[in-house]
Amino acid sequence: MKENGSGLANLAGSSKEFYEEPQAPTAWQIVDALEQAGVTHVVSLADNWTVRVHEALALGKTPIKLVHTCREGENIPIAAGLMAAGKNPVVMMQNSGFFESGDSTRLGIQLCLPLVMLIGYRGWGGGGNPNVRGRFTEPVLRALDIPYEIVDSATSVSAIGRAFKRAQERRGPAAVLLPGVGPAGIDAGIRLRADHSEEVFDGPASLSGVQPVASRVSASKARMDYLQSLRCLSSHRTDQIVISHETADRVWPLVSKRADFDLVGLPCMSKACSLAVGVAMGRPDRKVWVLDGDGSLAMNLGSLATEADWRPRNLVHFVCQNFEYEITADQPFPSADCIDFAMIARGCGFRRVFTFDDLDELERGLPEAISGSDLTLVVLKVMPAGAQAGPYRYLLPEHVQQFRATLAKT
Ligand SMILES: Cc1ncc(C[n+]2csc(CCOP(=O)(O)OP(=O)(O)O)c2C)c(N)n1
Repeated sequence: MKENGSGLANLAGSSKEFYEEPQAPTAWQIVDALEQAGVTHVVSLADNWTVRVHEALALGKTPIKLVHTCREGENIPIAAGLMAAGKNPVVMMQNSGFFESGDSTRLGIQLCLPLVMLIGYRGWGGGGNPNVRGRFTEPVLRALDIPYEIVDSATSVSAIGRAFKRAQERRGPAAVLLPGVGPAGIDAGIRLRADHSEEVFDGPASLSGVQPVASRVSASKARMDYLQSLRCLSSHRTDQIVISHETADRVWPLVSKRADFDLVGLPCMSKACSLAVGVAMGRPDRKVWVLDGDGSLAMNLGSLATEADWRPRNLVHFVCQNFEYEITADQPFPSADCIDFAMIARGCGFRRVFTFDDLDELERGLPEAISGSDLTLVVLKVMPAGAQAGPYRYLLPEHVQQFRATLAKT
């Protein structure tokens, strides 16, 4: 275990991210440490760094309850409420989520919450990874005066117990950085279910095996083939600017015929639609499509209110609703099975809203959906792309410069 970053030198120049390395602590070792500390709830947003802890908690073999959220900014306030109610929660999130929840962290500090934060340390060691989240994780913790330890092996899991002691002593947050969580002998097929409508507070800790409540599930469970749906969009595209996100970043480039007007691979979950609003406002003469993820839109639901208020008439907001976080490891997110983006958009003031769950209907209906001259939401109910997905490419500064130059000429 390395304290306060002293171990980073070991990995200088390495792009190794330590996920599933044999020496990484297992999810059960982490859960055991949480049980020993008397933890009652883990308030968390799932991602591929901490997914195994999610899975372990979802098995119901621990009294600890998993409270999963749509946006990390929710985690600390929920934990603060649980603490006020006499419980003993921890929060868990990836380092991107730690950045996302900056003001909530400030709240934790200001309220002197003795809160342990488990933070997935994506990008640990830096190396060739163009994503800067690893580089800034420890400096940000230091700037916030939050003590931390890095748990990089089974033997260093004891840092979790120390974090509780430290949080109590200092009357403020203490962090545990997790560069990776190793296999836990968990059946890979087990995932927590999205439905927990009647059980957030009193139900069993396990969310797995809970069948979706019929009334909460969208009436239509029909889905389209992911690749075919985007192929259909591509065949109807003329000169629209296309901004893709998450799994669409891995599928759209396979079918796009105008890569010069594509912005692919924004490395900031849930913000592609906001980027699209900016592009649409900046170039009202050009049509802009954003191919959003459903988990991303659930995280940035307020963007629909912003879009409806500013109403960029040249923006078509597609949501590729595959009912999960596919790009990170197929985790469900809260209400993933039933969230009705069309209804939410209408409630925000969108006047043009379309939903497609059948390829023939998409082929027939898309021309109308994309030809209006008003802000439009198009929900595409799709199967996960799975093996159809191509490689992921990060959006780099040079891609943005290239796009800007190309756009300026038109
Ligand atoms: C603030 C933040 N929280 C969590 C993550 C980890 N993460 C990256 S993509 C993703 C899921 C994206 O799901 P969705 O938008 O539904 O896209 P899909 O891959 O299913 O198309 C998660 C949880 C992150 N990068 N940033």
